[in-house]
Amino acid sequence: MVPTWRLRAAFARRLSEMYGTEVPAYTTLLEVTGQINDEAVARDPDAGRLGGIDRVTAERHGAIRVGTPGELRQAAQIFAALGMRPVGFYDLRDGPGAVPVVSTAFRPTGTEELDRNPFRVFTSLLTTADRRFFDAGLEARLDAFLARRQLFPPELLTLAERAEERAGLPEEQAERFLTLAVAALELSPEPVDRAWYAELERISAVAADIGGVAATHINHLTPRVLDIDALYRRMGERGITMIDRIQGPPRWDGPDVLLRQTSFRALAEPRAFREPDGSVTGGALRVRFGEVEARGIALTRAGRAHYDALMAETDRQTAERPDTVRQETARALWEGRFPRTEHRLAAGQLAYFTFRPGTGRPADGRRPPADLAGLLAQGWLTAHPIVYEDFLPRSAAGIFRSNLTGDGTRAADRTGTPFDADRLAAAIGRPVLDPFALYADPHDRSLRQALTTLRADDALRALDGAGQPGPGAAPPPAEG
Ligand code: OOG
Ligand code: NI
Repeated sequence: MVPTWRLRAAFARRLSEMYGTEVPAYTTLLEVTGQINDEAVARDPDAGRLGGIDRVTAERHGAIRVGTPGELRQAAQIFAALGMRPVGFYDLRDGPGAVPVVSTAFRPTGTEELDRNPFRVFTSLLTTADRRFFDAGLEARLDAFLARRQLFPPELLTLAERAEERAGLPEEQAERFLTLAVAALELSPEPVDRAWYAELERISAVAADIGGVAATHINHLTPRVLDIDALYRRMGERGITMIDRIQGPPRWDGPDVLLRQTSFRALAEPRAFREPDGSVTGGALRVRFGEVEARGIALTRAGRAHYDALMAETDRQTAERPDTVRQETARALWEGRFPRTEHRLAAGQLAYFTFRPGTGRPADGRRPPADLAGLLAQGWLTAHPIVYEDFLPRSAAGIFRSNLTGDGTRAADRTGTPFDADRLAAAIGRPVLDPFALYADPHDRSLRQALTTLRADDALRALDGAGQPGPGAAPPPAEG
């Protein structure tokens, strides 16, 4: 029996091999990433703080795009066979460079599963009913086109159901499942209807990539790097032009949080086209690209709000002083306003950690204090950061946008179809999990356990009263 996590690890590995043959620049990216990671591990004894080198070396995320709720449900079935569940809701239909999709990320959720292999796939659904992008006629033609295609063969779906039910597959079936699953995400040789593709492309290159072709494909595959600034420079030296910046938080001396990403522009790939007269000609499309990312600590809702506010302030200041470099503006802001140490992030309840009783805790009979800051400062507790496993809507929009051929058209005066996590869950037929709840779970559990071991009764009372050890005495319980 090949258990779920081995299926996932094998799928990630095979997809990576396949993508390397399809997009050679991806192989260069992997080489450079490998070098940079080796250097980081050799240089920095703490390089494994946010994931061991084995995890990081195998770590990838991919992206796919589908056209209908039915296709999304089938994709979800295949990911379920790999132990990947939908987490988070991303709406990319607003703002500059809006694209007609809503998305979620399929990924493993438990700490142990993530350590075994954290493979994740950012998965986007075309919103064909959104009148800002598609009028009723085009919606009907798109839906009819999409209804005629089959992205995943029935045999693959049957094997996926079986794998989910039994938490794995016998060797031979596992082999068949992996072969079919990888093949389903290869670039299809099927000719693209030139007029139809062009019509959709005028609205959005993403709409054309999804609804203008007969199959789906892996859109990019992203390795994880330990020093993204070094990688950015080195790719340039190798002659590969990256987009103009690294998205997400700036480089600075404080803790790495959330996600920093950069990519190289989509490359022209040969594709066959069917012309209006029925003949088939050669051509090229620029759709697929390479991306790389560095991951940091997961932030709580409060930490995330602080991050979002700093990003908004960075935008404002950069707009006011167009001659300054955005990175510098961001760094200055962060140095002034973002917690400079993991301790401060933990004490301020701005990021997620797993806690343990500290080995250097006071042995003089003192009682542990009630507040997290005191518990950490006095060595009662140690806090190990929890890595951010998800995506950033703004960076995702940036990644989509940086690789589009044009801006497309969007009627901003019309109202879009409402969409939220619940509606996406209904479309998938599975719950869409809340990422904050997934991080809070090991955070809360390890904290409670460590405090119990320490007999830190005051802190435990504060935890029960306020959800976290408080910054002082616990508030009195609310009574009648
Ligand atoms: C997905 C873009 C989002 C990321 O890393 O933020 C993404 C896509 O291009 O389909 O992958
Ligand atoms: Ni990506």
